[in-house]
Amino acid sequence: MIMYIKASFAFLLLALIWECSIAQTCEPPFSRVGNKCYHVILQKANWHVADRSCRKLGAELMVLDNEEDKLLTTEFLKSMGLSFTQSWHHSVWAGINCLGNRRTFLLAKNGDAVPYLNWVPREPNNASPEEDCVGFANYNGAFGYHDIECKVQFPFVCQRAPAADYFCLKRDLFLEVLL
Ligand SMILES: [Ca+2]
Repeated sequence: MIMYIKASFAFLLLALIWECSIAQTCEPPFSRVGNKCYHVILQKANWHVADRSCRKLGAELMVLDNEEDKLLTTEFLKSMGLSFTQSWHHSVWAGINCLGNRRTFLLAKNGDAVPYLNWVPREPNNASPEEDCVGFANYNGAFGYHDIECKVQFPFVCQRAPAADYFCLKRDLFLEVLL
C-alpha cells in the first residue's frame, strides 16, 4: 500500500539541457588561416583598387601579426598557387602604407602603428619616387615587406576576423522525483 502511494506521486521531470559552444568560422570564399580568415584574389590590381576590393567584402588587406603568422600565411599563399620567387615582381599587397605620412608606415585600416613591421633586408628604400605602399614578397633573401609604388599591380589577400557562430546541442535529461 505504501509503495502504491509513493508510485502515484512519482513524477518524471523532463529537462531540456542546451549545451552551447562558440566556434570561430570563416565563411566562403574566406579560408581559415591561423586566427584569421583569408581570401586570395589572383587578379592583379594596384594598391588602391586592392584596398577598395577588400573593403567591399567587409575585410582589409592582409597584415601580418607576428613571425608565426608570417610562416602560416606564406605556406597558405604558396598552396594557393602564388609563386614567391626571389623577386619583388611576385608580391601580394599588404594593408600598410605611408601615404601622407612622410615615410612613416602605418596600418591602412585605421592609421595605427604596424604591430609587426617585418621588412626584407635593404627595405624600405624608397628606390623609386613615392614608394608609399607595401608589398609582401620573397625578396633580398627573405620573406617580408618592401616598399613600392602604389600604382604597381599585384595579386592581393583580404583578411578579416572569424565570425563567432554558436552551436547548441539539445540533451534530454529525465529526473525522477518521488514526493
Ligand atoms: Ca623598395
